[in-house]
Amino acid sequence: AFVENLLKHPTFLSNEYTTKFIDETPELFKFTKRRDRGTKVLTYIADITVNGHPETQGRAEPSADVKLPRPPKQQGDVQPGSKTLLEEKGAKAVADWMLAQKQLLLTDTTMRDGHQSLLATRMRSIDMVKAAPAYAANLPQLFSVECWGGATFDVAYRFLQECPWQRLRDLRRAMPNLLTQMLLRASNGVGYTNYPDNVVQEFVRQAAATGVDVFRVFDSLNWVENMRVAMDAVNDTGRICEGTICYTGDILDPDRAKYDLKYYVGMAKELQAAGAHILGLKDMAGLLKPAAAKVLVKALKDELDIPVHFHTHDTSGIAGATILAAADAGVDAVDAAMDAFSGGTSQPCLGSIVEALAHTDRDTGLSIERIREMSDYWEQVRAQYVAFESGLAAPASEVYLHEMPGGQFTNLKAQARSMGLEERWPEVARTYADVNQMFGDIVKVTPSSKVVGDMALMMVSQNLTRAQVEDPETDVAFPDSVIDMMRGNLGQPPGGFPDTIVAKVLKGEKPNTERPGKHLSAIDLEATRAQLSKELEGKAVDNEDLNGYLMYPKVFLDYMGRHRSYGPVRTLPTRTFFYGMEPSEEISVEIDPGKILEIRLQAVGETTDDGEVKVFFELNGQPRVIRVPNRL
Ligand code: BTN
Ligand code: 3PY
Ligand code: ZN
Repeated sequence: AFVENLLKHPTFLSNEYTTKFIDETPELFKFTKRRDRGTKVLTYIADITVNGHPETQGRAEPSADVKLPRPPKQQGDVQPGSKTLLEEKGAKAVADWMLAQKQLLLTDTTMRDGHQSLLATRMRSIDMVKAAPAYAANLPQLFSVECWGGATFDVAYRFLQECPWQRLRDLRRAMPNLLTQMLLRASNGVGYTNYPDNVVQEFVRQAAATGVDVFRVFDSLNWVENMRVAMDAVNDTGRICEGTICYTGDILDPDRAKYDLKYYVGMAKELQAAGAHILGLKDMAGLLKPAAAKVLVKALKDELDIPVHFHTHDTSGIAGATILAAADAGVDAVDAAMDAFSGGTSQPCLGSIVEALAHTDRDTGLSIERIREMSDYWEQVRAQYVAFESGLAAPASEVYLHEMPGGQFTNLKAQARSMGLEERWPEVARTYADVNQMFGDIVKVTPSSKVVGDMALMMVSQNLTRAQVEDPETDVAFPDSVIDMMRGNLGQPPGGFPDTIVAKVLKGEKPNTERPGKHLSAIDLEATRAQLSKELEGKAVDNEDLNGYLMYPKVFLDYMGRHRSYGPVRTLPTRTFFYGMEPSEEISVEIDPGKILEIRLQAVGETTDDGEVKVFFELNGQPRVIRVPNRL
């Protein structure tokens, strides 16, 4: 590109060319975009090769023989699937079809909850997008593929240096016959705080436009009042609204009467009346036991006109039995993860559910062979992420004590470890349960679960008991998240928060018990777009970027800043992204559709006196030298 620019330049053409001309004519260095992006990606590889990736330092490393994962072959043409029905007949027709047919329908959660629960949400888009064509061709009987929302949105920007919208767009394109599904925290969007109504509405509109078909909408305190804005917004898009109950407690335990059968059936009816096409039953901690599932699913099926979709976690090791009990009781659809991403704090094993129901009247119709091939691929993928494994080696019946959601359990354990509380984990678990009771026995799921976790860690690290915290005579410095929740900023749990704890936390300040969104003024979207464009030095801001910024202003801006230096690093193989390259290693990187960079690392030089390292590459056969600082 440099030579091309040079040859076309009028000064050069007029024969007045000197070296000084090159030095004084910076526009020659405005290379074409593509070349520029190649250099950026090489800069990233060089930096990681020299300095390592901050996220994997000190963690287990993939063994040397871990290969580039190869997705299964596509078997035959892409057959019509659930998405085809949505496109042809609409959301209500999908719900009616779910009710009318006998098979147990399955959602594959590998690309969202599976890795969120097992690998700290660190799976990169490239590993998902490579699998997607095989999903479309080989597994058209799936009800949906959960692949977006929850924690994946901010982790993509924050830790994986990639755009979550691009992931969604790429998956959507590669699976045209399958419904994509996301997890939406109602007014909390895909964040940890209540957003203004128009931000939630705009986010839903964009998610549908970029490619979400099924929106599982839940509220972290089970407050239907606080779900309506999001549910209405979903219904306005014509996509499928899965209004969702979060399950906590134990409907068969008389000591947990607050969340009994009547409570859940009542909430389910409210959600049906609020416009849900499907009722989601979200057991985020895996607390629903087989016998209780039989009772609850039967009651929901008897009382509702819409299908029921059950989600659970296998933390206790018994979730497979719960799924089978729910199937027996007539549940329409369930969530499971591909074998290699199942079990433990993730969903139960998809292949085993398919096998267990084969030759019964709930036969899923999925090919076990195709599932095995897919799971073989996911096993190779998982091997690349050993740095993010939690090490939870066995089922944990302890979950019935603390009721931590699958995604939080291992996370909080790691947090406790980093605070030097590893030995005191049983105390953290016990305290988490105490905090729940102190807060009035609430649903614990993002973001309310984070508040309970913050409080529990604070109490254990400061050796505070529940009695001390509640004692008006003892001074307690509450975490900000606790103060925020008691102010009513996440909404209200059934029956409200207990007066005693509210008074203690707020020191007499009056909480807001109305819907938080009612008191938040609308954001001026166009003014925000203009301001963001200014922050990005005039770059045009599209709706996806605007929505990323509205959810996470700082996280988004940091991502954009790094993107300017490193370019489209989402196209790198996962091993390269986290560990850089070895001398004489070669990789292929598809930087744009059909545009492949062949990258070979030749050598890494010594660190010079100015603290820089020269890294020698071949890029498509041409030598390239990149200098990066040695930060070690
Ligand atoms: C983050 O955790 O901040 C995102 C990961 C990318 C950070 C880049 S990787 C290359 C360079 N080296 C660092 O230590 N930070 C940046
Ligand atoms: C999330 O909100 O990310 C969850 O997975 C809740 O279970
Ligand atoms: Zn879950």
